Amino acid sequence: MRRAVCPGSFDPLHNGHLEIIARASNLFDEIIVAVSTNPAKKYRFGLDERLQMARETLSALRGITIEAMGEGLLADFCRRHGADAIVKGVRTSADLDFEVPMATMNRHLTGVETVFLAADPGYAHLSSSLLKEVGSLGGDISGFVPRSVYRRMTAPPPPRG
Ligand code: COD
Repeated sequence: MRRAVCPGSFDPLHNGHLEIIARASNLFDEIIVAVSTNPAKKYRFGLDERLQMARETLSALRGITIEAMGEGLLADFCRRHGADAIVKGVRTSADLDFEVPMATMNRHLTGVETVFLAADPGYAHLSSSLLKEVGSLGGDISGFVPRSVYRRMTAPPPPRG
């Protein structure tokens, strides 16, 4: 049984993430989508909401589970969960420059390998931050995020006071 972890902030999950997770699930028997929390980072969506959006979108798919990664090392999360590999999507050479040192460090820490999948050209322009910016300025992002994410991103803010 080959198990891999697809990690990310997923703030929010978008179709580029989904495409990589789907392709990873063709390569491995089990995929754990690990939703990270970095205390130094300011998120648009809290951990519970990011987990909920991932569950609403992915949990009907066989072989995919969604878990909170916690605040520790990804390499330790992989060891605790018996994962053979980490799967990451790469959009550009800048992504690769950023990811390769982390892959080397993760292999040094626990022996876990990282598998890089080239982003599909139809999604390679997507990032969570770009989608948050375009969405907040009224641009149409409906084609780039799953329905449960779109609903949350376009919900009116709760009334003040
Ligand atoms: N197409 C394809 N893949 C994409 C796209 C796209 N359009 N956009 C993003 N991706 C992929 C990337 O592989 C990315 O890694 C992953 O999806 C998740 O993306 P994000 O933006 O949600 O996640 P990040 O980059 O904020 O997540 C970073 C991690 C949580 C993976 C990283 O910070 C981490 O490993 N943290 C744990 C702490 C740790 O172990 N640190 C030491 C590392 S050596």
